[in-house]
Amino acid sequence: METIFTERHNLRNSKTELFGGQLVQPFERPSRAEYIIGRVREVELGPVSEPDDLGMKPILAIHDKGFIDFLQIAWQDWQAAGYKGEAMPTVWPARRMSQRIPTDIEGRLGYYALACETTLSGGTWEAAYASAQVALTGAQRLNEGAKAVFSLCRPPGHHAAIDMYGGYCFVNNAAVAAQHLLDTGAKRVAILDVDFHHGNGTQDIFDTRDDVLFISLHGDPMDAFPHFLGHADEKGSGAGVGFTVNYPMPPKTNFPTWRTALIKALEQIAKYAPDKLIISLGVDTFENDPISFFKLKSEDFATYGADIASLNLPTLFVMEGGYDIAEIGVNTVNVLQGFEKAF
Ligand code: 5XA
Ligand code: ZN
Repeated sequence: METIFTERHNLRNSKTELFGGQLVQPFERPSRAEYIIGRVREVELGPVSEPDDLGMKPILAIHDKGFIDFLQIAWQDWQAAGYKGEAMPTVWPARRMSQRIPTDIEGRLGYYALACETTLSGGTWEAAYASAQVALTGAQRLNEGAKAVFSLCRPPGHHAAIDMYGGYCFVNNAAVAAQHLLDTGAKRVAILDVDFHHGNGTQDIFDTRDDVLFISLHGDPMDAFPHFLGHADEKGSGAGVGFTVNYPMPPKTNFPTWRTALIKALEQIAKYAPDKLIISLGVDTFENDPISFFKLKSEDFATYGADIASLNLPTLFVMEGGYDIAEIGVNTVNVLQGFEKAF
């Protein structure tokens, strides 16, 4: 399996995350991608290629232009305002408040952020742009006939909504890739999100649409980030009713329970009969993940990779979360190898 990867992910190297009331080193850090690419090379998964540059158009096919303009200029504006730390919001347009976009950078951060743990710093936009190109290049490879491709995206994307960033995400890489596939010939695309966290951004983007089936397996939002989306009764709206499916699961969920949900999701995908499949691949379902609460073991990742292969669909794996850095490479590549052996 080919991997698409760029060292430009290193441009996203924020020093602070607000966690438990303290500023700590971010869990989402450059070494994550280095461990994954190290494992890809160690097991000789396949060629590793640089992404092509497909430009801004596919990003703007998903995201609001004002939001993307904001991401490009926010760090500069924050510094120009004289702040010393990394940029984070402190105020939001909460219930019954105005949704007008403020001029001041503090107000704009609150308008466009869905969470404040994710600070903005120099290079963030450049890395997010490159990460989207990694996903787009993977989609292109499927168009060229590849059976499966691994887009080693960093920063991740599934929390990024049409006009919101947070949860370490800025541009929704999986959504941008899905739209690109639709714009280049696919009639239907399915996105299966197996990250521990609900893919609120992807759900938001495709909520009203029937040309993308979005299914997510995740920690119950009553107990886990992003807390405000991902309930089982959210099924899409308008033309999209029935094309959003959520499987929230409680703390300590083990692999047999998780796999039961996966098998149901795979049956729903098979019934939808998409032209292409995108996996939002987060390995923070691992038992030792520092910020999550599922109990999957390293060998389980290979088992479910093989389960996904049973769909026999052209498949793009898009990297999302996973924070047990020592094991992130093994767990991620186990999914890919499990898939390849069974495909
Ligand atoms: O998939 N999303 C993540 O791994 C990020 C969660 C951020 C929690 N503050
Ligand atoms: Zn996650």
